[in-house]
Amino acid sequence: MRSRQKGNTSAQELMTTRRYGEEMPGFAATVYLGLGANVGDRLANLRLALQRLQTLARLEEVSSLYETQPQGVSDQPLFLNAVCRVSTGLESQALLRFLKNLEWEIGRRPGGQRWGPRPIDLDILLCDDRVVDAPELTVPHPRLAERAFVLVPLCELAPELGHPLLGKTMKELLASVGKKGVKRIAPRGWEKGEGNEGIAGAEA
Ligand code: A4P
Ligand code: MG
Repeated sequence: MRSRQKGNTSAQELMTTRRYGEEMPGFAATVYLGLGANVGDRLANLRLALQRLQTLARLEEVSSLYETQPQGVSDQPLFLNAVCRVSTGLESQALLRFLKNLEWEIGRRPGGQRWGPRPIDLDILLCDDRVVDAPELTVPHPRLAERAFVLVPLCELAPELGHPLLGKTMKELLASVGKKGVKRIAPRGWEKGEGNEGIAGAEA
């Protein structure tokens, strides 16, 4: 068998690299993302985000779909929330830029009210067990441990996952917060559908 020299990347590897956004071939992080929407066609917005994500990340698992009471600012429409796990070679700041562009593409414009209504919100919740504390990016997400709308779907995918700073599992964090205000409205696979059949509470 012919051995390849270091740095001599095959065409196949290069395609895989481009497809999953790997800046360094062979290196990929496991990232949990939170998705939320409470303006416009919430379901279509979440589906579009998950579809577009796959241009730069491998989508590994998506939680059930939840309808949730708004937190932070209470006088606003109910949210749809979900969590997904992706594998990507994008470095975390590049992933954040990609997510911000995606939010723009789905109709979100900068300058909206903090914690206010939005057609889409894409948050980096966890990135392996890395800790990032930069002006524009904090990982783990700073409000992860307080929020049932994040912890309920996250626990579906990774109940035993440890929080790198708090030293508790997601299941333990959820037990402290409780599940109030979070209602499961569609089982796994909702992102693959086209209409809203069987999704109680989603747009008519
Ligand atoms: N930023 C820092 N760290 C991160 C991170 N890990 N992931 C910066 C994503 N962004 C991060 O975010 C403001 C800035 O945070 C970004 O420019 C980025 O540089 P934003 O999405 O533009 O604004 P925001 O979402 O209003 O602010 P924030 O503080 O991220 O709010 P949250 O914590 O995302 O809360 N209630 C329910 N039921 N469901 C929801 O989904 N969402 C919110 C927003 C409030 N209440 C909710 C929900
Ligand atoms: Mg946000």
